[in-house]
Amino acid sequence: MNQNWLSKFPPLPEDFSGIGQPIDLARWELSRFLPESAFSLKVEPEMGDAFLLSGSTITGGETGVLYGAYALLRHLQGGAPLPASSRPRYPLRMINCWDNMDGSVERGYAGRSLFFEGGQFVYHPARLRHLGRMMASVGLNVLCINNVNVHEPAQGLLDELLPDLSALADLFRPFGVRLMVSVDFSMPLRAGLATADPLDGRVQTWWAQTAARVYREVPDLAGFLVKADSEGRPGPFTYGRSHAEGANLLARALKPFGGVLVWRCFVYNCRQDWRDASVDRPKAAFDTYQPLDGQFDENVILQIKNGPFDFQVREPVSPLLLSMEKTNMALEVQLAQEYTGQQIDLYTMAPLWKEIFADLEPDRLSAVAAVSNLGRDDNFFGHPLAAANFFAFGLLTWNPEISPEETVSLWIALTYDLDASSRQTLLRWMMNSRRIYEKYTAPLGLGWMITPHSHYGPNPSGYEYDLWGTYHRASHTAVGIDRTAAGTGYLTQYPPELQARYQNASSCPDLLLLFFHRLPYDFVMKDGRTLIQRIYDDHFEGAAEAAELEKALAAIPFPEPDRTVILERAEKQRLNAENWRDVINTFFHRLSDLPDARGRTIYP
Ligand code: GCV
Repeated sequence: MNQNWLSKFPPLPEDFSGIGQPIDLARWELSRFLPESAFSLKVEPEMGDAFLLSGSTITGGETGVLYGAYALLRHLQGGAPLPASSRPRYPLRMINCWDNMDGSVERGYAGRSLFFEGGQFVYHPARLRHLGRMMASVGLNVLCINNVNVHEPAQGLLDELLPDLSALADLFRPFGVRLMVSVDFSMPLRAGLATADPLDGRVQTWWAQTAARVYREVPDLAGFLVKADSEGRPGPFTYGRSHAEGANLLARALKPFGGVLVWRCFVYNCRQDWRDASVDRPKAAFDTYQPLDGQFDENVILQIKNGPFDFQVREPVSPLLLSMEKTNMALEVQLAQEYTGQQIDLYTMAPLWKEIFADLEPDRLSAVAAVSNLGRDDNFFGHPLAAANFFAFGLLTWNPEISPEETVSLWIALTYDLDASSRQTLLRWMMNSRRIYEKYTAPLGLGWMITPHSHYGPNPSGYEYDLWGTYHRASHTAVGIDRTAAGTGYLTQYPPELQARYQNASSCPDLLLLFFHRLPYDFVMKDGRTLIQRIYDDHFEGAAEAAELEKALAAIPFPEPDRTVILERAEKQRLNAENWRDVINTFFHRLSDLPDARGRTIYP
């Protein structure tokens, strides 16, 4: 079994009967490396996830002792700094799996589901324990196992499938991992009720009874996750109710059991007429939720994607995350590389999250969630280096102050025995990988020039005349959308400092220029190049760097089987980058009729 950053840890025991609680696991893990006399564990339940390390004693809450043990082992194995005490910034540090019960994974790039096949729970306990260990080792504590698009038979997770859910919860308990399930707002209809209206007493009773049944089977369930009125999912709008009324309905059912209701804010018009420039999709979440601030119950958490669109390579931080003063919020990021290379192209995410945290004031959040990049492939992540994203996500949600380099370099040290120069080379390329991908795919903040639906490879007009609200509006003279007050007004959703940052094309950061502004191709950029030249140059550079990346990875002595997988993917990435370069440059060249100042080949 592939161990990735736990590669220096011995496999978990097959017989897990003696390991029922996190403290048992902590003891077992530590005793693989230290004589039992060299450490002691002390549980202070009120410490929760926090721990203190003093001399040879780890003191912590029931889960804290386990996190303390892993912190110590990260230090021993990879040289990570050893804190005297530590507590996570957020109580909920969540992985959201988009797994369907037929075994497929929506936007999954690492094989089929780890939990389901053929409409049933089908899994290897040892594999899932390894997943639990990976989560616990980086401090992650909630696992939502099913897709937010809840397809049958997953609706049965609150009903006939409860015994299976309960068995799975038992399996993850020693790792301090609590389960969560995605539920569908219209579930009362499945149960035979005539409505799912949140203000209907029968619907309220149904949810209350359902929650009671669920918590009898899984007393420590973290709660429910809901995608409502989004991309065709049912929701309160059907009944003329607000999302506060919808979310509170479920939250009140969960409250007696200490459960949270995580409500996603991915609501926008996905049937837009592209000719109608008055609708601007990035405005949608703020417009829907900001007026409801203060109306959500205490155990509701609004889960908000990091940017206003949908996990593009670069977006500004979602203004909704900056504007809710009286509502619990979770940041949602995507480990699955849906738009960012699908775990074929190398794409290290820690720098991206750091940017978001920098604009966000991390203390405004109460939770962080990531869409999973896991699957049934031997290495769990498809691309062995994509594991670094899962690892870094855990460490950064524990402590958003940690530097991206530190997480990636620790991941490298734990995962591979490489000489110092190979470690440095790998770190450098991993840290640059997002920028490389961005150069060959997304000109200056535009995004969405990707192949519709599959979301791999270029198609500059693929989404342009479609329903999804993701337009670049490139013409023969100009490209981008004016989102200032003079344009769609999106920029006015931000606090003044961010408005000032993006307001003027002359001072707006280059990498988001075309997100906020519509500019002619002969617009002169800060470095003196024209916009069109910058688009050409970035695409040539990005493809050249993808070729260099392939060579650099080939020179690193990765162990097998990782080496073969890494090199196969690096080759695909190079070809993908060449394709993007040619398709995007040709698109803009044909539209603008402007030559490349350096006379390189752009296909007619
Ligand atoms: C789970 C995007 C993806 C969908 C996903 C959706 C969401 O639209 O393409 O696959 O659905 O986001 O986040 O709900």
